[in-house]
Amino acid sequence: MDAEVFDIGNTDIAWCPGCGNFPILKILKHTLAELKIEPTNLVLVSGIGQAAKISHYFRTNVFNGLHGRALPAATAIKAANPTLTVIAESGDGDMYGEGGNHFVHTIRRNPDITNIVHNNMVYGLTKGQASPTSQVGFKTPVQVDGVFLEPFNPLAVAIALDAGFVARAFAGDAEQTGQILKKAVKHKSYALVDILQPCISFNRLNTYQWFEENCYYLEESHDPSDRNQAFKKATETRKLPLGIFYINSKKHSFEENIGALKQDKRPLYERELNIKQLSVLIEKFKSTN
Ligand SMILES: Cc1ncc(C[n+]2csc(CCOP(=O)(O)OP(=O)(O)O)c2C)c(N)n1
Ligand code: SF4
Ligand SMILES: [Mg+2]
Repeated sequence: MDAEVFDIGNTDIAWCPGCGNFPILKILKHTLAELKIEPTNLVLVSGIGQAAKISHYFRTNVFNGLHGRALPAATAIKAANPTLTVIAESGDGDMYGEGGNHFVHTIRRNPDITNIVHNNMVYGLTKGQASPTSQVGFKTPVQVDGVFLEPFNPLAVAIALDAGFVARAFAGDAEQTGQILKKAVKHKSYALVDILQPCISFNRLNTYQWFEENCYYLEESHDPSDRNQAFKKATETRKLPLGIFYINSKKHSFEENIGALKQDKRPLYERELNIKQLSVLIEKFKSTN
């Protein structure tokens, strides 16, 4: 399958030339094409921000919702139709800040979705305020003396919550990022891929060069089934490890656990609406209230 099936044709892309969002868009299209996922069987769910605009630039089913709210919408879409491939994709601010509560509880629910986070360590769309992953000392027009809060560590949180699949990638490495995304999409429960991505306009600290110099790939000997080792690696901050930190394939997904899908595997749209049963339920509810 050709990655061009996901192209939307002639449109203005509102990202700055050189932005790390471009390679992520390209890598994802190629990954999905390699996996032979048809645009009709895919749903891309995003929130608000520069990264969240990715849903505008993809020819597929999309849901571009409220700030920080991509994950509950993605969970519901997957539960309503488990035959779909569902990707929830947004920025570090959207997923870890405004959507932080959903991030935690989606990992607990464990739906079979892929959660891709464009982590540029800044609020790009709103012109450069610190985000939850901004580094200590990062100066912005708001944090004039530099950020003094310790950055949020999404990988350590996800591993602590025993997420199904936890990885970190770099937008500047198409080959490795594609390999990681392929495994994440194939994984049969919640999968987090935090992609380090330069914002060339508002983050002059974490540049392409900075990521090249401050990241390294996990050693071949790293065992992703070893949760303690994965946690230890996730808490390394001197240099940032890249790769697949943790996989737990034993967990049942949300869709495997919910009663409505245990009794009947069909997506909701294929089922008959049982009006009679519904009216009995409503009448019963009325009489008890
Ligand atoms: C409820 C709400 N709060 C704040 C905003 C303003 N706002 C829009 S995007 C954004 C930050 C997005 O940052 P991030 O998710 O990191 O995306 P980026 O632009 O960096 O890709 C903020 C604070 C908003 N639109 N809605
Ligand atoms: S402001 Fe930053 S994140 Fe937004 S498009 Fe420009 S470079 Fe990319
Ligand atoms: Mg951001």
